[in-house]
Amino acid sequence: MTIRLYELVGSDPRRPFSPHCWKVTWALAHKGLDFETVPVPFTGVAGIEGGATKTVPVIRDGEKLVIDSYDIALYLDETYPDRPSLFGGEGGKALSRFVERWTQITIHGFLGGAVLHDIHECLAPADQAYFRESREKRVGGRLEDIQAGRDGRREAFRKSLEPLRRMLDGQPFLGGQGPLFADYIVAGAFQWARIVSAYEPLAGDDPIAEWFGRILDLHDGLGRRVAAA
Ligand SMILES: N[C@@H](CCC(=O)N[C@@H](CS)C(=O)NCC(=O)O)C(=O)O
Repeated sequence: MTIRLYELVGSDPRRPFSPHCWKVTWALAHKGLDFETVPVPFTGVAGIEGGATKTVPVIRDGEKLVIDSYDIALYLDETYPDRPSLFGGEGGKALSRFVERWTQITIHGFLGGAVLHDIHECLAPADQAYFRESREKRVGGRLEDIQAGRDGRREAFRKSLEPLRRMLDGQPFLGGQGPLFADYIVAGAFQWARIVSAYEPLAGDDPIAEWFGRILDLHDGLGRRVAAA
């Protein structure tokens, strides 16, 4: 049966941009599972499946509804063990939690501010109003002002990625010779920025940019089906 993925979009339903939804898109492709997507704007999230969630991604697989990107990846590996693994075993399930936390703090921590107003510009008017109100309350400043300091913060961000960069000297993916869910966790963040903004968080010759290019090429160029902003 085809799995349904509810994913976040702005004014253009063909441009899903949520980092967490991209993790799941790549995870579904990695498992070789058929899926269809339902584009949902910010103001539509509360109406998904009769009010089942406050966030996306959400998948429906027959009778089963699963919320949260990490839980979805765990569910897919446990439900479809005969397909390529997303974690490479129990240790990978635990270690990928570190990758998730590190990505959230280090990469989202920078990118969330660096493209904050660019996200707003991708949204339909009703979602813009919701996004501005909810995010300005969260960050304690205007979207424009938070984004404005990005150039001054970028060098420190690039330096903070050195452990990932050095690791890529010795192996092409976080998962080793091939990608695992940990790769999709990190790539989701860069894909988010790539789709909503023309801002370049990485230098073009950065090995991390090359790794991200390899992720975009996977699964018949799945990540490139949405053009860069
Ligand atoms: N931990 C969750 C986080 C999901 C999340 O934060 N999703 C955002 C979109 S990127 C969302 O649905 N936000 C709804 C809102 O802000 O109203 C996951 O990984 O699935």
